[in-house]
Amino acid sequence: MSLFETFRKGLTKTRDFMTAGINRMAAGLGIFDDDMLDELEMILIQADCGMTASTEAIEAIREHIRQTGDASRQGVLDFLRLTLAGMMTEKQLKIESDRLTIYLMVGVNGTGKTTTAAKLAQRAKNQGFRVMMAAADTFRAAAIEQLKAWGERTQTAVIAHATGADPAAVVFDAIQSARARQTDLLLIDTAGRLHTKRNLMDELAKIRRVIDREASDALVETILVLDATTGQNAIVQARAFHEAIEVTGLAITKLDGNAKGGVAIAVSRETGLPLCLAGLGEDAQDLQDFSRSMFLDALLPDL
Ligand SMILES: Nc1nc2c(ncn2[C@@H]2O[C@H](COP(=O)(O)OP(=O)(O)O)[C@@H](O)[C@H]2O)c(=O)[nH]1
Ligand SMILES: [Mg+2]
Repeated sequence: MSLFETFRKGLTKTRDFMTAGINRMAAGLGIFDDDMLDELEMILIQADCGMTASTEAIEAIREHIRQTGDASRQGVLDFLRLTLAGMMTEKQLKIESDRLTIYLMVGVNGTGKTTTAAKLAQRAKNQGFRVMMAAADTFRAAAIEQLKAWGERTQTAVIAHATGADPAAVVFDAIQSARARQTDLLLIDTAGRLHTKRNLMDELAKIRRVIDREASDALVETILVLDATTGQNAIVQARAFHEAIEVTGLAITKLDGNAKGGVAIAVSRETGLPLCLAGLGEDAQDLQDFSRSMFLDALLPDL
């Protein structure tokens, strides 16, 4: 399957929702009138593109129509695509070949941190890199077991301590091991429990300090993992994590899960953070570098 086909297949639910709505609207006349633009705005909001992004996009389209007189289906959809693309930033994650690269996976419980770490491990191994994972979610025994299971499945070494251990100590150990084994990529899986948000953020800050001290030469990416099915709450999570520990990239998971894929647009528009990864399923290979153009092509109807 080509890269675009994976996006398209993963985003089927959001795509079907958007396409059905838009096709219904502009089918008869082949042009967009005022009411249809209101309806288009509703479709964007319902696909979770966010109030700000949706309103802005429709206003831009109205202005475009005023200036060009072009309200054709093709003209409007082209301009919509362009406007939405302008609201999103993307960044491709790198693995350095001459120094350690560390991806610190953060996010609330259940968003897909562990799964995404495993997917990244699989991908990096396929590319010939030496990979290691660190079980810094020490809160639940099951979390450590889950990462170990992924380690076996992807044949990746996992550094783990006992349940309840200090996550920062796990990270310290993992960095030493990574150096000893000349690892290229160290993936750090963290906890996401929100029972006391303060504690979680303090714990992450402590991990970050250990990384800065023990691996000051490393390329470090702090990847916030967001579950697309949680809708607009993803924006709240992004703001909170970014404020506490400078996030450098976003992974949007479960884009295959429901018709709310538009949240990728909302989060990038609201936080200015770059989209790095798209989770499009539960298997190790269901991960893609986020591509704005493929995402929008997969979401919007073919012309
Ligand atoms: N459909 C789908 N499910 C996913 C995706 N990423 C993760 N999951 C599932 O979401 C659940 C929670 O994932 P997990 O990695 O344990 O989340 P964590 O608590 O953040 O570590 C698991 O059942 C995963 O299989 C994805 O991209 N698509
Ligand atoms: Mg986990």
